[in-house]
Amino acid sequence: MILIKLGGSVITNKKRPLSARRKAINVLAKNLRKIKEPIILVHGGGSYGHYWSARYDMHTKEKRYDMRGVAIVKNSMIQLDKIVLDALLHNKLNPYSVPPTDFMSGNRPIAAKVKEMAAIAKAGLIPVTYGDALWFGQKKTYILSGDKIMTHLAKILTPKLCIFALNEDGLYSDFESKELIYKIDNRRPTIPENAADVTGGMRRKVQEATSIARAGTSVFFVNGNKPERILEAVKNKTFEGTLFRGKRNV
Ligand code: IP8
Repeated sequence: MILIKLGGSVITNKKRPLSARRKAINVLAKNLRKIKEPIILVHGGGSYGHYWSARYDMHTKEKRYDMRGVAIVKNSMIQLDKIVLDALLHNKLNPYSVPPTDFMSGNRPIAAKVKEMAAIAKAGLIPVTYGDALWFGQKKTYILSGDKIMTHLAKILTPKLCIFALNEDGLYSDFESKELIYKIDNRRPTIPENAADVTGGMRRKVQEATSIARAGTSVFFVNGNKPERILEAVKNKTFEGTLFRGKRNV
């Protein structure tokens, strides 16, 4: 079992609200078809969910956000998910849409439902889920990121590996020279001080990747615009990107 997160910056144009990068999604779908083992896909919000959550000032913290914002973020994520699902179908893959409300209760994953996703993947379908605005309780809601979903799924399913397809080659030690950090050992508790681009979205990804690696599963950061690197990571070949080595894969 392999978990793959398609980053919002790969599948949408973050500079333009509500614009999907249909060509990139299509190329990704074509390449995913070459993976001959069960996969679960998670995708981010990019210029759909993130655009609206920023407009309505909604974050990952559980709060009483504007319900109009919740409704609009949710709707926009269904729109983006539909584009992803259509591209997968078009490329002869069999997606099985699983909105995160199916396996989350408040801010906790429902283990039985997550395990059901694995069974669905093993049966030849591709469960597809995504970051979203979710109900927490007592009129509070929150943004559940696709990165966090990766951690929830990885901890319950202990997959062979997790791949984050980014709009970058990996994690850079130096942003100017774009020198890549190739390996991050989970036994080293913190990200190197010199990691230049560990801010915002990347910081969260690194946190989730570290947490997944510590729980045992290796995590790869690869450039989603070069989907052959996803295949190389799956086949355990030399690849361009960053590896967070999990203890089960040492
Ligand atoms: O792009 C968040 O998912 P992410 C999606 O994985 C929303 O951070 C709704 C903002």
